[in-house]
Amino acid sequence: MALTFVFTMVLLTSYTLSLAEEKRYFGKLCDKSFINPYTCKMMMNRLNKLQSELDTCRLRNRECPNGWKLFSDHCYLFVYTQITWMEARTECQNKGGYLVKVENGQEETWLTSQLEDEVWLGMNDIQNEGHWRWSDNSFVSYNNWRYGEPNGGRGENCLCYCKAICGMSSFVWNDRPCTYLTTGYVCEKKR
Ligand SMILES: [Ca+2]
Ligand SMILES: [Ca+2]
Ligand SMILES: [Ca+2]
Repeated sequence: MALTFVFTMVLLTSYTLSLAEEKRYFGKLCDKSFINPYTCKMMMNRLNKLQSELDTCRLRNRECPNGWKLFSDHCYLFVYTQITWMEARTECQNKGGYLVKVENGQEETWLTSQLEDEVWLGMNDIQNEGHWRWSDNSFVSYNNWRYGEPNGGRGENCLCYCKAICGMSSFVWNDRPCTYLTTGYVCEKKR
């Protein structure tokens, strides 16, 4: 009789509690031996599995911060303002991201479809002329240089998109002096 009462209470309560509360509730009942150890173990395993599935689901559905756009599990912020490459890099770091890193054709196609003006990208050859690296010092495995670029030698060490200035109808890569006031930048971060 007493056991039936406990189970009825457990069932009724479990409909109104959050998962975390439910775990605590069952934990207490188990600690006090109101429920047999085997059932406790089964219940706790089930709740832990549900919790883990819920966490995965929340992580998958996590959205980008306000103002950022989502593409392939990464968030991008487009900012149009006159700015040097170093300033743009710092701005992105302050926002918890990094100056955009274009790693393949899909990312490039999406990015350029969103662009409204010429912007800085994270690549540079500041450390070692001609040896281009992304801001996190990773190697460059993909590129979209305009023909004839990079052409600036020691005078142009930062990467930006160019279009009209380069006489092009689509955005391509161009090396530019890092102190040049380009019309914007794009930050990227993992979702
Ligand atoms: Ca990227
Ligand atoms: Ca250079
Ligand atoms: Ca150039």
